[in-house]
Amino acid sequence: MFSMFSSREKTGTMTSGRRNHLASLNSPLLLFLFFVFLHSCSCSVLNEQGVVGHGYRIRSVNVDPLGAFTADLQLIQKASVYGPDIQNLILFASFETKDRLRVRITDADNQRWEIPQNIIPRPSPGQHIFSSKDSDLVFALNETSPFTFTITRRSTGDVLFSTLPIIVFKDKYLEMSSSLPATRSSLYGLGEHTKRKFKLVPNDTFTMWNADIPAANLDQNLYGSHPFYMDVRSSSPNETGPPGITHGVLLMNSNGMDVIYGGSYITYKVIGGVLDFYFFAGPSPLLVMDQYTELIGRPAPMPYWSFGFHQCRYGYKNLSELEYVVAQYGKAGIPLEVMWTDIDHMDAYKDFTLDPINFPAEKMKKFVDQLHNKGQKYVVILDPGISVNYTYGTFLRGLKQDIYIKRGGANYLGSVWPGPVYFPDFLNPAAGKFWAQEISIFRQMLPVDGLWIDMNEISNFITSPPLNSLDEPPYSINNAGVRRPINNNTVPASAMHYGNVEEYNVHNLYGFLESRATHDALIQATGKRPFVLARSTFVGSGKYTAHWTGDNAAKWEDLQYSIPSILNSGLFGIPMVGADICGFIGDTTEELCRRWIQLGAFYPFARDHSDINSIHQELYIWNSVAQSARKALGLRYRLLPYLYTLMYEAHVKGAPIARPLFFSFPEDIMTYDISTQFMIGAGVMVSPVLKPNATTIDAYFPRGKWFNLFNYTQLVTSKYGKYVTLDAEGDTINAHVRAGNILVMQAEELTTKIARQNPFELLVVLGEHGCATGEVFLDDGEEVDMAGEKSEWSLVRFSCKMEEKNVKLRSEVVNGAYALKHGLVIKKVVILGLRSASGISSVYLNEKKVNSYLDVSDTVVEIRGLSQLMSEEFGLKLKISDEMKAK
Ligand code: MIG
Repeated sequence: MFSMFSSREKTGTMTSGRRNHLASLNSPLLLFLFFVFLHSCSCSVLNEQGVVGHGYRIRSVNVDPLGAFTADLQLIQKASVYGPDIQNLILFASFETKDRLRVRITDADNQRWEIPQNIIPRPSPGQHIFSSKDSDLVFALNETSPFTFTITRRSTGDVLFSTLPIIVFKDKYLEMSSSLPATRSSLYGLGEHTKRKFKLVPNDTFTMWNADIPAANLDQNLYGSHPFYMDVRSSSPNETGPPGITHGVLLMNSNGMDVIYGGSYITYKVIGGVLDFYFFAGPSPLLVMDQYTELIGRPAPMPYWSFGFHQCRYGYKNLSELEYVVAQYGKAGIPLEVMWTDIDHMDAYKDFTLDPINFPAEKMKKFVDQLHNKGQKYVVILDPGISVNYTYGTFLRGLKQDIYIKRGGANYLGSVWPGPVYFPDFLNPAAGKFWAQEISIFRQMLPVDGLWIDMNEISNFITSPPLNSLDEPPYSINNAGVRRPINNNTVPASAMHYGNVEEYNVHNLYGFLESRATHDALIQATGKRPFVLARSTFVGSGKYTAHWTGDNAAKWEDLQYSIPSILNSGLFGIPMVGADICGFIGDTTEELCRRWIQLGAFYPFARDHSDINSIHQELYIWNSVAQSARKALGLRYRLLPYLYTLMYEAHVKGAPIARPLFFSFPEDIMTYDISTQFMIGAGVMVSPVLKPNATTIDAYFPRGKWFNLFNYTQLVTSKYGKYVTLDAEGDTINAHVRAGNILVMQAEELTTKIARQNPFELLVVLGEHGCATGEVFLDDGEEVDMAGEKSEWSLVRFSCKMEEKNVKLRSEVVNGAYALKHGLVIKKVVILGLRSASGISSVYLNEKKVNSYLDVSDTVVEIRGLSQLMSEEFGLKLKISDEMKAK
């Protein structure tokens, strides 16, 4: 088959020039690493039998003119556990874009399970081939025995991924490892898990098998699966290059797996599918996100209102209680954008129904209409299990349309809240139609604004006995941290989906598919941008849904864990994420709830949610919590234009909204370890209190000048990066803006609808040499597309610089359509970072003198009373008198 094989091509890299060099370099290097590895780890890469050298040899290689490799591989040494080995493999390696290398290894003779194109659309192998010469990544196939491959960064010579000479490929067990430079690699990702730290700690196993395991459990597989990691190198191999060069690695595989991170190596142990790796060149964390989401799907735009504050609880008893909660928020002057109900509103826990006694339809409709009249929204929960009940319309329609998951030829019977249930099979296009129809019927009764889809791992209250080998694969992944059977409390692996697809292979995709169906159904029903909140996710879920981190506990530890958890979601391409504010399981306390809203106000998705067995924790209950809520949410609402612009950046470039510090400061290795602070975009840093009885916090400030966002005057100047002890008494919230940024803001209100009608204000924070930049994205906040071809939107960029003795701010209107139509104006410009403001001699807007400016303090100038159209480019000039200039 591969007759083009020639000795010249036997071993090679994707660039001819370095081929021999690398080939000769790689084998000894690898062997060396392998021995280091043998001596330095507990060797979980070796199976229990300790097979060394297990793997395949290269039978033939073909390298096409663009540098794509096809290699025939043949088994050379068997592994005695986990079933028979596959004899012949085929490896295909090619650049799909300049920055994306794919290496796929599968059975040469038989088709195996792979995530279908209609689930995650992507080029099929060989479809898009980009010339290897133009990439910073270099692929080398090493004709060692067994064969290995290596991925190197051309510009630094750094080895990014280098497989160990052990590859196992069986029907239900695949194993592959790469060495890692333990002292230079910082890894992030491999979720979904609750971890103390965002940076992965060596000697840990990351199991991926979607399960209804509360997020309060550390180090266990949780609701979602994302076999993706980001690797930040603290230096290049010879210590010459700058720190922070980053790449990403995805294993595109939906099967259950354990990923073992050992510091000096990473090992994948997968129970099905194929080895299909994608390498993203970066070289910055943000570029990795851009490249990753280009492949898996860009994050869905979220409606503007979803950036408001949400109140939820499991256990709201009746409509009057909902009305009471809404009224109390109003009374307390705390913004409430969205009221939610959990399964309580349902009639006997049946989806798409209302309890006729406690939540009667007619009154509920009035309630929702009233919310809408006040610019508020309403969201309800849906569970996938459809009650088996022959008087229940939804159930009967599903039965008729034959859309339920099957097992042994019959509909599979599970048990959830309503008792016996069938689960819609979202692999079946008819199930999507069914779901859309049910949502549409329900919305005619109750016009909900968004949907919350829970229990979609799938969570099942029962465990069905095994039927066949799928239910009990030979290798037990570390499910629930105790290698519990994969079938426990879910739909059994031998259940069948549309198209004869086994649950075994698509288990991890259920939440993804339900998210997609719900997203599409809401667009159909409303014609507006959908809001879906899903618990279970997979690679690419961000294209359809927001995410919350699940059942945390109302404990101080969980407050801290929420930071790594939300940062992870951003890394997985799901930027709209939050943890249950004030904690879900157990009783919160006044102090914890106060600190939690101080932090939670800065989650991209901010929702207070509690369990039925916990005390109430609405933000108005305690005065101190209410006060902090007004303060923290007040800032959030002032920052709404900024947050929404970050949503736009997420949608077009995959940039997370909440980001680790190293995204902005990859060159500062001190940031790699931080799990107690985070950034919102590139401009704002949040340094929350995470411990009881705190009156101060120690916060890290990367290089720069940082201004307190609550008073503009307190500032931290950090020359090289340093820890600073900050006051954190009572309702003190430490949020800082970094010099060099321009934030677009609006005055706060109790709803986003009113807030977005206020005139705009620019907060210009002069950076080095007086430079600063920022941008704002504007649209109506609910058009299905964000910045789509037919949508109406605006993008305006701002930049500021010092010129001689003047500060000059100008705008560049990339698209003015939306701003023009709505006559949006900038009313105020606040400038921070002048050494002394009192020396401003005059202010000009488009060469016309402005008289209403004010030196608020030594370093703050406020220019008021402007009515500058956002849609028109402008220049604002501050003339500074002689004795002062910007720092
Ligand atoms: O079996 O619907 O994570 O947010 O309140 C528990 C009740 C089901 C789990 C969700 C939680 C929700 C709860 N649900």
